[in-house]
Amino acid sequence: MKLLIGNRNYSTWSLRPWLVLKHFGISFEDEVLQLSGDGWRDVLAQRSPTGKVPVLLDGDLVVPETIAIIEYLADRFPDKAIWPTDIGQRALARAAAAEMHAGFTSLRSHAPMNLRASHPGKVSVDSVAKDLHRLETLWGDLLTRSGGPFLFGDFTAADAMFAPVATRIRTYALPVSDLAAGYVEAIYALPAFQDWLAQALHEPWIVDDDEIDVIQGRVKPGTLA
Ligand SMILES: N[C@@H](CCC(=O)N[C@@H](CS)C(=O)NCC(=O)O)C(=O)O
Repeated sequence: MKLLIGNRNYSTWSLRPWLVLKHFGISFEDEVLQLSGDGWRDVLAQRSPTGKVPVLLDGDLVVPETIAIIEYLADRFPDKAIWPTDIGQRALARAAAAEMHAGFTSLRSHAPMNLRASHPGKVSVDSVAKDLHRLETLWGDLLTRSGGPFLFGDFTAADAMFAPVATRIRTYALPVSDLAAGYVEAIYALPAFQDWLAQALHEPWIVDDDEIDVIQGRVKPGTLA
């Protein structure tokens, strides 16, 4: 089984199924397809039916789309509690994952994931306030109900879906409650996340479209080292 992923530093969608594979001890390889540089879109178009990553390859099967990959893994490895085992909790976990996939658009556009960076104060809190408010409610309800450290107690696919949000909170020092800050810490403490992070920190590539100084016009594209 192989997962095609984008740059670890920036690729939020790649991080999610990778964390599921790694955390649940599923044997797999990964291959990075860069999200910048000459011809990168052509390479993606050749390797991915959607022209996007992640893509899971399992024998002849080629599965794009993060949620579909996670659901496939849950079907393929039913003994691993990738989703909560309780049917009601599982429904809530899938609802949270679906909300993440379809929503939180302000956070996603104004605060791109950039694991090696630290940019406190560079994202206007007003621009992401509505999303932060919704996060506090959602995470707060689930963490209070489960007792933590993850949304449904143990780590599940729902946490994998929110891991990139945790990194945005840290990178841009977005203001959150102690409960939410504790959840961010729990994501960072996860060995699978630490593994991804360590590899991300060694990547040399810059993707200007995901660099806040370029997006906000402080730095010219192509000049970041
Ligand atoms: N709906 C897709 C989104 C995947 C996606 O947008 N991936 C980004 C990298 S994080 C990508 O491949 N971007 C390349 C492009 O948009 O051309 C999923 O859930 O997997």
